[in-house]
Amino acid sequence: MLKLTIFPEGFNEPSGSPFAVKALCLVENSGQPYEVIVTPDPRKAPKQKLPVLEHGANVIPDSDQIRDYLESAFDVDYDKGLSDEQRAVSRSIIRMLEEHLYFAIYSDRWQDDGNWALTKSIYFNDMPPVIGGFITNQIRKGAVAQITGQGMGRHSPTEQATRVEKDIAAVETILGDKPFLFGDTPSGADYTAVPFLAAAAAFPSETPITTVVQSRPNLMAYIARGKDTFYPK
Ligand SMILES: N[C@@H](CCC(=O)N[C@@H](CS)C(=O)NCC(=O)O)C(=O)O
Repeated sequence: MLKLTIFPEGFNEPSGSPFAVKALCLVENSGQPYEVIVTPDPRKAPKQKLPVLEHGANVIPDSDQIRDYLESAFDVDYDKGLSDEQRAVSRSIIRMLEEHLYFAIYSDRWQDDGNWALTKSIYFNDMPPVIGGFITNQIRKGAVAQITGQGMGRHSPTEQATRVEKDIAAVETILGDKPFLFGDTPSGADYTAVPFLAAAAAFPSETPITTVVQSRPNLMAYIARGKDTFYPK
């Protein structure tokens, strides 16, 4: 039995982490039985990050490695039917959203002082007041260090939105009027694009990033279609 460890639900998604939602979609659509373990604490994970998949003695950290594992262990091909060129475009979309858009989402939730209060209430509302405040501030410090270290956090929220708007417009152009990025059925890139676009749109108050996604009805319909089609029910 596969065991997938993820962060708890949040921002109207089955996990507050879009990487975890991606992994959940990969596992759900692998055709294998699985169970989900939810934890708010990634410290015991091999790379101190979630998601992590376990299969017998195999422990697979990182959603990319989880995909590789599922594809080799169970003879799944999430890009079945795609040409070599489509597979290459798919890989580029995945990298762009996971390594660029992600940091703008991360910054929106964790770095902006105004947004932080809301994020804290979504992720940590069951912590005791005094000690909870200390722990959450430490976790936030680590998050902000990662976001500024990567570079996205050095841009203002408006500059960040201007950068990711071009990525999001590129995804919208590739989608065109198709139901999914490469045709009538979902493929690997959709398992990233839907959770990451949903995460970008989901912050409960309006931000420059939420506006970029929410102002595009075609993408909002795509997110809803993806959730209906390949999220666990
Ligand atoms: N490349 C990893 C990224 C996973 C990742 O960044 N997970 C974040 C949550 S979205 C995490 O576990 N953060 C915990 C931390 O940095 O302390 C993947 O694809 O799984």
